[in-house]
Amino acid sequence: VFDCLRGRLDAKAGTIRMGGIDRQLDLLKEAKRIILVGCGTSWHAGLLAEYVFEELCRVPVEVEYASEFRYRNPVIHPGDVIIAISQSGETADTLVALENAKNQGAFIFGVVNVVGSSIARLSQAGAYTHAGPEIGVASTKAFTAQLTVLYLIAIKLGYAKGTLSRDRYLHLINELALIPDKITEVLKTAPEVACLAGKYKNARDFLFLGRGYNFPIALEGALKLKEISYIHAEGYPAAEMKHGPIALVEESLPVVFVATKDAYHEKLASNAQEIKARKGNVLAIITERDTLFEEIADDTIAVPASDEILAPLLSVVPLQLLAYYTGLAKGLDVDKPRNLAKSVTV
Ligand code: F1P
Repeated sequence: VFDCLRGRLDAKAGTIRMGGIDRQLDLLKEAKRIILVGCGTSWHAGLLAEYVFEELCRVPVEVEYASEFRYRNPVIHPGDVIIAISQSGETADTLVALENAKNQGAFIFGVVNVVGSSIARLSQAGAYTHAGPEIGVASTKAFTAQLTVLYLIAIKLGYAKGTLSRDRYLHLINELALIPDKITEVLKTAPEVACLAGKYKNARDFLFLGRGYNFPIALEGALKLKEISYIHAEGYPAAEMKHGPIALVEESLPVVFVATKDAYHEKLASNAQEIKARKGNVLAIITERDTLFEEIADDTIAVPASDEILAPLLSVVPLQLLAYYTGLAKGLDVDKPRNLAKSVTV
């Protein structure tokens, strides 16, 4: 995130410099549809980008698991822009899905970490995330960098299309410029998160809930915990609880709410009350000084306030830390989780 923002974004001048997107801005403006394609964590980045592109750019957006998209017979039109998201740039499912779509006339825009990788080479344009090599197998900083690049594209495109006012554009780039310092603050919660990992490390199951921009983050929190600590975890939109998953709630089930302040805050608080009424344990990632959730939750981790659309860049970090410390507390090798490969090339 730091490297991504440094050098690209001048908050004072109100400019974002991104060669990869600047050169394709006209094409992106004309896109009839944007289709975001990826696997695993990269798919979660795509899901959040769907919300962000719809909000800021008012363009039809779809998000697809490459591992399904490649085997379907999707309707692709020239004028469709596929944003391919991949840390390694070598994921076979993503590569094949892109080849199929490109053959049908879609334009491929890559958001890839590894320079010169297969997906980067297949892309007709793109913006590298430049997150540096991931030390472990599970994607963490690559996710935050993917989100940052996707936000930068959406903000630039929305402004160019006129769907984002100049005031809102300036506000968002100012807020983005503050994110690196806020992430530094969030990282200071590591000792608190480590304590919670110790408290919950023997749980058999976890639920992760969020709404709106924090729904993809709930999914990512659950995936990270599964990958690194081998605890069964499910992520759901909080409003889906009543449609089935609430049957899972029993005494002491840890339920993580991604609850930074946004338009849905009070609804999310009532979802948390429903968990408490069934004797589940509520662990909430909140915006600092959120007395509503502080009263309801058993445990809270606070992150600094920010514009609600950018809050996922902050709310995901405690969840990555939770997975990391839970894995450590269980004596696992967090860098090399069993059965996982850094790039899935088959
Ligand atoms: C996709 C992915 C990662 C996950 C694991 C397996 O990889 O699902 O998100 O952490 O490494 O592969 P990529 O296409 O983003 O490299």
